[in-house]
Amino acid sequence: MKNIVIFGAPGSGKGTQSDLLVQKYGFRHISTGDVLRAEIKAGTELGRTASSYIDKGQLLPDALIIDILAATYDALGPCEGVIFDGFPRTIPQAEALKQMLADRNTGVGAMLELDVPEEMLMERLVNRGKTSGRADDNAETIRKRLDVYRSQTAPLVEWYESEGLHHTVKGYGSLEEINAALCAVIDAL
Ligand code: B4P
Repeated sequence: MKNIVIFGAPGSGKGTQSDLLVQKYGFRHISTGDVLRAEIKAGTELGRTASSYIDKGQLLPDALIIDILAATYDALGPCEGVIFDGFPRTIPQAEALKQMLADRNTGVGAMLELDVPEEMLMERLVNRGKTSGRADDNAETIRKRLDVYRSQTAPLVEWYESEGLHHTVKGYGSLEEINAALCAVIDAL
């Protein structure tokens, strides 16, 4: 079973590439962003809590998102592999994921970083905001999300480097090119 972390700044294409990897390998896909947006749509208590952070471009508290991740993972049942998209986003989340998988006799096989220049991220997200209806896809909140990424999430590159699991892939160009580069890493695992 392959557990893959797909990593990158907001708008780097994690969700887009995860969908392509699911089609190719039949992996299951856990997007913490999608899980939270479904809760918001359903009007649950968790959804109300989530939107109070997401709408400001902030991360949810680690303890809360770690519990959500574990429950989502355990609900998947047996499968070929899992893509973790948007999780972990902080070092405590990475440590929790390592422990959670070790408790289930497995581990992360690779962390794949999509590398995209910041001006492209802004352009992609502003464009997505024209159709997504997402409250966090506006210029002011995107700037905040990129600040949060730099301060809280980017340090994970070094963390995964020290675990010997980090791989960088160029995250711009055609979707097919990017996907082929990701698949080359996965096929070599
Ligand atoms: P996410 O849903 O994870 O959002 P994202 O980082 O914005 O998106 P992604 O990188 O998947 O981009 P996409 O493929 O859509 O998180 C949203 C919020 O939820 C967070 O800000 C946070 O508040 C909360 N949250 C989630 N997980 C959390 C956690 N673990 N801890 C705490 N809080 C958490 O691509 C973006 C756009 O680019 C699309 O329009 C796409 O079409 C386009 N695109 C993709 N690839 C392209 C390419 N090669 N060329 C041109 N355009 C491309």
